[in-house]
Amino acid sequence: MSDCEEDLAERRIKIVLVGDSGAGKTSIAVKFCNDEFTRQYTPTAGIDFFLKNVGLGCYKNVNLHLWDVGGLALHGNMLDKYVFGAHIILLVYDVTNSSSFEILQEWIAEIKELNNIFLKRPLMAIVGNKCDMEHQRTVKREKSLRFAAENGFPYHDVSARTGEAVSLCMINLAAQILGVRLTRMDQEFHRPIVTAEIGDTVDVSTVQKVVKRYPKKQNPVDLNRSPPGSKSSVCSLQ
Ligand SMILES: Nc1nc2c(ncn2[C@@H]2O[C@H](COP(=O)(O)OP(=O)(O)O)[C@@H](O)[C@H]2O)c(=O)[nH]1
Ligand SMILES: [Mg+2]
Repeated sequence: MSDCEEDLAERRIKIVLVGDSGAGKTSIAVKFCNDEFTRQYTPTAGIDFFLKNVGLGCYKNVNLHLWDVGGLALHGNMLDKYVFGAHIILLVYDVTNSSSFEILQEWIAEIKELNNIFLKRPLMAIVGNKCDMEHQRTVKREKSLRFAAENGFPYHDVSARTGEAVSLCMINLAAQILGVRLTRMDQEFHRPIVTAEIGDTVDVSTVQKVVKRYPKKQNPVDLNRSPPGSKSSVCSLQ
């Protein structure tokens, strides 16, 4: 039986988003799953879950499970539980915030330390978020591309605010995991119509204040429970 024939059954892909607080991990997940964006910043305590079903090539029912990890997990003791079984790990940084880029090095080092927990090495990708704020970019694109290439990771620039490349990034990486070659039509389907407002959406000083006030320790979560319905959303693109 070919891979595709057997695939009336569901496929499940675990995608973990990590990176600095304020980089836009939650916004990317919310944009991808709910097609929503808010300027308000609410730090993620521990972890949040999101779900989206998509059709990919001949696979008609692919469940993308997004694990949105709070930035403080870097120095916590739950990171191994969060990334366990991940197919894809997105290392998210904010293109207007250099320190969010520099800290990716630490995330990579922590995740590499956990290598023995992976049956199969996850696909890791660098994601430069907030590319709608090109005029405020502080991390040069060439620098991020070089960094990704040196680590052997794919690179994606996205904007959770406009939706630019958010779906394409997820879909391309998921397709790589499934060994599916996306057609031009698939690519077009996941390319959003980008509309931008005039003016900045985010008050950076608010983000910094919130990040500073955020408590040091986080509560562990019960990993045996399913992703909670209230926090997840299922959108079908078929
Ligand atoms: N302009 C712009 N702001 C964004 C974007 N993504 C997130 N933000 C803002 O950045 C702040 C932090 O986002 P959030 O998703 O909570 O970051 P997280 O801590 O990594 O989960 C929020 O105020 C968002 O509105 C983006 O693509 N463009
Ligand atoms: Mg968050």
